[in-house]
Amino acid sequence: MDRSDKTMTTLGDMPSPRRRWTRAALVGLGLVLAGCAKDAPQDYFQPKGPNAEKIDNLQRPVFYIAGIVGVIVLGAVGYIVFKFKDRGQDIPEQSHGNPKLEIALTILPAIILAGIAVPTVITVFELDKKDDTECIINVTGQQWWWEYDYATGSCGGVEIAEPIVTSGELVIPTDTPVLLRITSRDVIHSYWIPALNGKRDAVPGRLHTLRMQADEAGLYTGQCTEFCGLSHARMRQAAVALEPADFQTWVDNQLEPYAAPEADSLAAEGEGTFIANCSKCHQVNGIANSDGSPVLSDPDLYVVSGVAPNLTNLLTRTAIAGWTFDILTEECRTTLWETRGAGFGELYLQGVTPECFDEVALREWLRNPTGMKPMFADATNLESTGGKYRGMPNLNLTEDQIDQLIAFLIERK
Ligand code: HEC
Ligand SMILES: [Cu+2]
Repeated sequence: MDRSDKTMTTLGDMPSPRRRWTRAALVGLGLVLAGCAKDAPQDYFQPKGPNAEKIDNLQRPVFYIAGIVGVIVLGAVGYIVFKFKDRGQDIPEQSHGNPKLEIALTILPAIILAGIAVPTVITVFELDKKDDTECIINVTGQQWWWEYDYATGSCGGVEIAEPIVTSGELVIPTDTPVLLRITSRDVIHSYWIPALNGKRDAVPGRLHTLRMQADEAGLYTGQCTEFCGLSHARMRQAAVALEPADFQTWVDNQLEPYAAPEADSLAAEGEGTFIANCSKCHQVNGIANSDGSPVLSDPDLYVVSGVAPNLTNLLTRTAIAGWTFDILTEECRTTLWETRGAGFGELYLQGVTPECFDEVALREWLRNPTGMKPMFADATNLESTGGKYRGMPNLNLTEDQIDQLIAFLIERK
């Protein structure tokens, strides 16, 4: 029996290799198609604004061309592997050099690459345009959340009279070219809302700009895409686009003066607990001591990167701590996700209503933040930061204090 016979018999005895291949191919195809699920919110094949569309117009043909080339190459390799498999045949005739083929294989890829390079460079310049900017928002990354700082002035025709500082949820007017000025307070992060534009790194000491524009009112999400420490996976972000009239209402709501909770209420106790335990890191605009003096936070003494989220109007946003933990019930979250265009503004501007408020994550956060978002791989590492924390430390609050704080935080609107 020669070698080729032996191979044939062995293959013939195996339990139908063809069926196994077919099965593997079907599973693979299933996985690929699962990636195309229609309601994948961070799918960059579904642009929802002009900047993301420009990227899509570029990456789609490139993806298809590369896909076709890839299939041809893989097919040819597969064909050759099986056709010329070692069956003990003689070594084929050896040759060297084939000028025609070599020239063709140099020119063809060069043409394809040039065809990709020209529109790529044009798109890069278009995405970098700034002269039509109608609104500027400062975005600062920090382990592990994003801060948004709205400068005073006009934003898409809406006048912002006093600075607004929020976290997690970027609120922008629809159909308005917004320019984000992105930086970081500690390590390198990267800002990405796939439906609205590509990524931009947030680098300490540098200011990078990124255009944002949404066609339709709605909620668009993303996440930090540069590894930034232990809780990188829990650093997410959302952009909320509101029609200009609704954006005006949002600005008005944010700038509404502070209203102290009713005396002797649970919320009033919460205000005291907040001043005693939280205000050294967190600002709530307008909050005052009993003698009327303003309570001002001093987070640079306690937090490595120097800032903690501004907690004014906490329940006008819908998720906390790097937009990772929901404070909306699942049902209300689904409704918010699924509403686009008309109707979204009204729904969003209600904030987290009592029916929609899910306190589980917030309560757990106050109970044990480091359990939800680890800060140090080695818990004794605090010495290396001069006693400062990277995120929010566990403050060992009692359940009573937590009840008071929640009553206080949800009353602020
Ligand atoms: C040592 C400083 C520090 C203290 C004290 C502190 N926090 Fe925090 N807190 C932080 C930091 C930093 C974050 C951001 C953490 C993150 O998202 O990774 C945070 C996040 C939060 C968030 C989420 C905010 C958002 O916009 O997502 C809430 C709510 C919160 N803290 C409430 C409190 C309350 C209530 C207290 C008082 C009991 C308190 N914190 C005390 C530093 C502090
Ligand atoms: Cu990050």
